[in-house]
Amino acid sequence: MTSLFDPITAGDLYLPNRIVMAPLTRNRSPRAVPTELGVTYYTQRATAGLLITEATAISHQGQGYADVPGLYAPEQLKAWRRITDSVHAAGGRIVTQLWHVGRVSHTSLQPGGGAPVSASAITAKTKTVLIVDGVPTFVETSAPRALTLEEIPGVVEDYRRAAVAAVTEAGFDGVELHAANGYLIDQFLKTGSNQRTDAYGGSIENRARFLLQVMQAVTAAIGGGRVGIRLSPVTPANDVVDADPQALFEYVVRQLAPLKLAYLHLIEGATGGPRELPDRPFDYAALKTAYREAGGQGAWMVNNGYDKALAEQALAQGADLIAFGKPYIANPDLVRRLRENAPLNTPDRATFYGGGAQGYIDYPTL
Ligand code: 8OZ
Repeated sequence: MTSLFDPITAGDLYLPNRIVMAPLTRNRSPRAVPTELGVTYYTQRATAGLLITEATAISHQGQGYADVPGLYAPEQLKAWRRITDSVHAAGGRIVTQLWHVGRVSHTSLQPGGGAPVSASAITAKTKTVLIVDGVPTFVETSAPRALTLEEIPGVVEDYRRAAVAAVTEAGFDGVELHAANGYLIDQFLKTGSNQRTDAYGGSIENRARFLLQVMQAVTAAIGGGRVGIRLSPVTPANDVVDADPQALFEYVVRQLAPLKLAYLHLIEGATGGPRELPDRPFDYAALKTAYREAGGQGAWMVNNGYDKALAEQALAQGADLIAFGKPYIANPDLVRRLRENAPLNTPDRATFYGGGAQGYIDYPTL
């Protein structure tokens, strides 16, 4: 039987165990540049089979929160290089999560104070975080405008450029496309946020077009074996909903199969919340079958509320990798603790978002 501590090859990535650090937004990168605290934070966690960075903006337009990092300015890439060099020196592997928030933003974070962009001009009933007079403050997201047909290739190019910069200048082992949690790609995918009447709206094929164009551009540029993708078929995060998620996501994964990806990363249920949603049922086993039947060989990574017992159960049922979020905030040596069945530190919610070293790099190891 496969154990959490068995190695696996995911595309071009050789991973010494099945334990992945999930992407975790921590809002500790002033002016979108990671700091030396970030070097310590990621290096402390380098025994993970794979580290996935916090969501990282591919462009200024892709920014939606205070103090989240970017991948589009030279000083950002240099700062990430410090982190990847240090993680590699500690024996780890690290990919970055490519992020465009779409409508989950605020005019004050956008180039020229403009409206955020989305598939359609539909405001998300959700909040973002700004720093107001030095204090992190929740505010309503701003009304977005729909991207024009002419603009879409430029956004695809932003993803491609960020992916190339990530693996060249910033030294990452690969990238994960953030196609989950109600951000730009998810806004295109789902009926609740996409009312377009052009080639990017209406049918499943049309709503998936933007995601697939981005994935084609990124995999053509850096090779599919260094690329993963994160999907959240039924999460209510950031006010997204789809009329028929099972059909939509089975189509998406069948189309992803030929790209020879490193992995598919599935958030099961509500992000950071319940794994089962009575009003949003979803069959993840059928999704995996659809991917495998289409020839997809990427590793199958699952996420949301896993502990050791549930992770072992998932491996027994055919998952390849388990992404741990909150446990990784509080347990830099999570691999060792799981191996030794040691108690886990409890994460402190008050220091999840924003702040400094406290609650970031000061959780004790065994
Ligand atoms: C928490 C706070 C802000 C952003 C996501 C990138 O949900 C996020 C995020 C999470 O994917």
